[in-house]
Amino acid sequence: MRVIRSVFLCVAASLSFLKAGNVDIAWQSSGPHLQSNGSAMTSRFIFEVGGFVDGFVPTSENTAQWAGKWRSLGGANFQPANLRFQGASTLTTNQDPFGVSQQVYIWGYGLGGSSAEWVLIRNTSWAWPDTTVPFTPSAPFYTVTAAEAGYTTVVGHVNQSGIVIKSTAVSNSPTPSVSYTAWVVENFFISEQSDPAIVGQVADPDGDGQTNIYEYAFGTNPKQTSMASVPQLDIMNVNSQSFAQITMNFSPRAQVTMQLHQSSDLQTFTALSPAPITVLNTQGTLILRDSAAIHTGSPRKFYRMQFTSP
Ligand SMILES: [Ca+2]
Repeated sequence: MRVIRSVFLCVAASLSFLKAGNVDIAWQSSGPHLQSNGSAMTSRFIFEVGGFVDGFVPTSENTAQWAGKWRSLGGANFQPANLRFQGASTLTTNQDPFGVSQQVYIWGYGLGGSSAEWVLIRNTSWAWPDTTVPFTPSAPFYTVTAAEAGYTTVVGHVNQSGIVIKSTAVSNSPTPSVSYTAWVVENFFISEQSDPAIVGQVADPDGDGQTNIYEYAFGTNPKQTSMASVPQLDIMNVNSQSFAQITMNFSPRAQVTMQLHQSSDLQTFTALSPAPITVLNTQGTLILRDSAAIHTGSPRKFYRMQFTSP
């Protein structure tokens, strides 16, 4: 159906400009970004462009309700090397909260010390365009830079003491989550989204050995080769015994469950039994420890992660 619809829109556009249907939107920042403790934001910091449904007005007092009312149009990881986030998203509907002239927000969130780090930004010049009217002369461009004014932050700060964006610690409030399907829309062109060899959960279009479901789970770019998210395997000494321990840094956006499997020959895998001990599970960091000790003469053991996404 997607293909048929695309063809129809293409033909319609060539005949007249009565119905555009989609508006491409670019959004980004530029300049120094800090967390509340003064340290630089990392690549695990995520920014989303979107809005709040049902007329919800976010305040610093109702942060626990934000994720439930938030609808994201797209997300992008912060790029520490370039001091910016950069997103490109397509607006296909004017349904709430993307109604014509409704407020556009950029919500950044990441992992701080013991709490999450958030910043929510709006600008008086940011409003959703009408998707039925061709946008001229170019795509709307929502930017956060030191050169512009009109920003208001609900939490966090913009353009303060030479820092373009600075987050604030927020506790006891969930962050947004993104379904696998929505993640595909964010990361792949419309022409790619119907090809399971490109967007399937076990596809690996960038050839880095990490399947799409893995890239989704760990928040990496499925089109950019990277080993940044490879889990860490350590041998821990507990009560004079040695145990294998695995540290994983999940994307706080991913909706996945993960099961550890074991194998002695890399051929046959079974669920790790007895179940591993959860050492830590907070803010996207999961540390699991094998409850079976390693001892002299232990057979080789390999671990494999299996992800399931709704
Ligand atoms: Ca990959």
